[in-house]
Amino acid sequence: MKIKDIKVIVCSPGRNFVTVKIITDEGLHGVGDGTVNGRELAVASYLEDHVAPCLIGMDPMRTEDIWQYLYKGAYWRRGPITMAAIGAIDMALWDIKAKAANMPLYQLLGGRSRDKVMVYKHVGGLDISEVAEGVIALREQGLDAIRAQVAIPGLPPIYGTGASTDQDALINKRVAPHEEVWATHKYLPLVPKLFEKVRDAVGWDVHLLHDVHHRLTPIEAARLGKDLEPFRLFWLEDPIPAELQEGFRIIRQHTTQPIAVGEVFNSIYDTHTLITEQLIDYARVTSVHAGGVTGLKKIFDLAAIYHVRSACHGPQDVSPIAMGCNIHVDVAIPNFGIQEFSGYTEAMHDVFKCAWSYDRGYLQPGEQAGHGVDIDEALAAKHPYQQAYLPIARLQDGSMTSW
Ligand code: EZ4
Ligand code: CO
Repeated sequence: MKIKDIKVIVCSPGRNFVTVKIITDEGLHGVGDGTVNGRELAVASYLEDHVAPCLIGMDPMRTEDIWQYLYKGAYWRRGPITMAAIGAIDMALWDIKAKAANMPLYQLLGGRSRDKVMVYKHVGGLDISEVAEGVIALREQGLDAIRAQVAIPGLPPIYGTGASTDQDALINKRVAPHEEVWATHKYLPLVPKLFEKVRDAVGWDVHLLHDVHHRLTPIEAARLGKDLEPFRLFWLEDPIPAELQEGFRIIRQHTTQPIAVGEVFNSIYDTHTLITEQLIDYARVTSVHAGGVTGLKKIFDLAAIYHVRSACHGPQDVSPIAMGCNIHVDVAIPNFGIQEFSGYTEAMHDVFKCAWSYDRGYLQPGEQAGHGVDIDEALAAKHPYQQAYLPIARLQDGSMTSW
């Protein structure tokens, strides 16, 4: 079998997605996701201009070798754009391999290790009682795990706290990103109050999660972790910017609060210190941003040795294709933790036909051969790319800060 053609498709059925389609000389094809929220066209060019021409004529069954060819062969290693491009190709190749074997992808990853994949969904609100109501509503919809975020009184709603910011890329269709305001001293005392109220509302038989979105310093995160201990959170996510992996040692010294990190990571080297020093409990890498199924498997296999569990990033900016690949990995690996899942709109499901399915807090990969997701190219063409950015964050004095 040979790779005959590679197409790069950018579409926007509500938000932008970059899709790769690999077609073989035997008629089989596979698709992969290369979406990087706010930087989509960079990945599209990387794939179209620099990757696709090199792969024509290659044997698509050589999944690992092609991964290494793109990783080592580019000389310039790692980084979100490179790894998303590799991820897109890798997903499409695994799709082809599993279709050729006439098996769902998870069978090629070792088969099922569990019956179903637990997900968490998000609740945000402008005040604590609105969040508590949202958590109760999701509980009634069957969710066993829920992420809760609240707006800070006196500041405009920020990411994850109101309808106006939840669908960030959708809303922020403008030439420059929307700007948010951040104040740590207002936030730190608020979060324990939020979880006190939420525990009162829904009790203890539910997993509660919180995303700090890289906004604290290590010692501030340690303080927050200690303050949250009475409420037994499933995890505290991205407490600090993670480029400095050593920062997590400080958090770990002070609190038993489980920590989740890694939605912006793109290689095993980003997670290496965190995993081998057991500084985190959950690795948030996802197929599209961490080099596809091959990249994810390398990271989660390392994590398994060090008691670290998986928790693939899964907002809407991870396309339904990458979500499908995540679910196949989730169901197969021994050290699965949880899967983030925001769900997709009807327009997105029209463009991306999925064999995976969601029901009352749990996902199933489906039994279709391959990873089970395909793109309707004619429909995708009706939703052209729209320039969109994630927000940026400033402190109250106007200086830039992490988010
Ligand atoms: O802000 O995916 O846990 N999930 C998140 C996400 C990220 C966006 C960035 O593209 O933090 O919603
Ligand atoms: Co997050």
